[in-house]
Amino acid sequence: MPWTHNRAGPFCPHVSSVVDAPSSNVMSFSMAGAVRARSAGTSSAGAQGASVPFAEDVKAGLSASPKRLLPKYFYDDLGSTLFDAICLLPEYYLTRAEDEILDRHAREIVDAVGSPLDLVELGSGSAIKTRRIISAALESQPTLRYSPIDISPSALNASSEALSREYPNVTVDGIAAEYLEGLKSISRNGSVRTMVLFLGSNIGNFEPHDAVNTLRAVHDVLNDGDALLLGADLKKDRAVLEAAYDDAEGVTAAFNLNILARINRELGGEFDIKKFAHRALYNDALGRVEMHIVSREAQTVRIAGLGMEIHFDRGETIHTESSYKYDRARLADLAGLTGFELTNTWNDTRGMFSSNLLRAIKPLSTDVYHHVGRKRDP
Ligand code: AVI
Repeated sequence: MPWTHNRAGPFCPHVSSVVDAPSSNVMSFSMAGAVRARSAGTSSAGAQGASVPFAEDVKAGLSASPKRLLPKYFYDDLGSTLFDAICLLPEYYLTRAEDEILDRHAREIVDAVGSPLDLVELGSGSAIKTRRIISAALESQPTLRYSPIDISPSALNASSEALSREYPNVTVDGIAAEYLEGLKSISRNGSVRTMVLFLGSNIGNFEPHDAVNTLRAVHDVLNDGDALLLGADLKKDRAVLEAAYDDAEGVTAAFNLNILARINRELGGEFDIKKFAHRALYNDALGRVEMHIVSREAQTVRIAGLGMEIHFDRGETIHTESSYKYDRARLADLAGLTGFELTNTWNDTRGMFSSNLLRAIKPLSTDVYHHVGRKRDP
C-alpha cells in the first residue's frame, strides 16, 4: 500500500500518497491566475501532534503478525532528504536510467501521443524529467497546460513557480491532493489529447491490486486515445536489485530505519535504533524487492503516544516496503486489466528500466471490471 510525498531533489520523482493518507483537502492553483482552494474535508492531529492516521496505522501495523509499516511514512522531511540522496547513489540506477530514456526519446513519446496535448503528472517533485517532455511538446505546439498533482502544496508551489518562470508558454495548474482525489478534479479540454505522467517506478510501490485500481482511476479521466506514460523498473539480476536497495554507504539503511526514528519523534516511541538492522531482499516468486527492519535482539519497546508496548523476538522483522519489478508481459497485462493498450516501450541503453506508453481504450470492457472486482493480480 502506498505512501506519502517527498520533497524531491534533482532527478528524483516526487512521491505521493494514493490510497489511505490523512488529508482530504484538494487545493488547486493556476500560475496564470488567482489561487483557488477547494476543501473536501478536514485533517486532524492526534498523539503528540502527529496525524491520527499515522498513529492508527503504526498501531495496527505493529500489532499485526507479521509486523508491517506503510512505506508512505518514510517521507517526513528527513526521509525525503534521504530519498533524494538515494537517487544519487551509484547503486540506485533507476533515476538515471529513466532520465536517460526521456532525454533520448521525449520527442518520440510526444509524437506518439499526438499534439496538441495537455500534461497531467502524478507526483511532480522538482520535475527535472518532466522538463524533457515539456520541452519536446513545445516543439510542436505553441502553448501547453501542465497539471501536476501532489499532496504537498509547498513543493507543488515551488516547482510550479520555477516551471512558469522557465516556460512562459506553459500554464501550470497545480492540484494539491492525493492522486485519486486530484485526478477527479482535473479539468479536461475535450479538443486536445491528455498524457498522464506516472514516472520514477512509483507504480512499483503499489501492491498489484492497488496498481490496478490506480491505473483504472487514471483511465476514468481519460478519453479514447489519451495516454499514460508509465515508468517501471525491470526484473533483473538479484545482486543488482539488492545492491540498489542496500547501498554500501548505508543511505538506504538510514532511510528505512528513519521510520522508527519518526515514531520516536512523533508518537513518543522509545526505539533504540542501534538495536535494529536494515534488510533488503529480492523475492523472486513475487517479483519484488522487499525492505524489512530486523530486531537484533529480543526487546520490548514502549510507544507512549499509542499507550502500548511492542515485543520483538530476536530476528523478528517489520516489512516496510515492496518495490515490484516488471517485465513487458506483466506491463501488458496491467494495461489490459485497466482499459489501456501498451503501445510503446523504451528502455535505457543498459536495459534496466522501461518507459511505457499506454493508450486509453474507451469504454472499459465489462471483462476488465470483472477481473478488477476479483482483485486479480496483473
Ligand atoms: C519511490 N520508490 C519508487 C522507491 C523504490 O525504488 O521503490 C523508494 C525506495 N526505497 C528504497 N530505495 C528507494
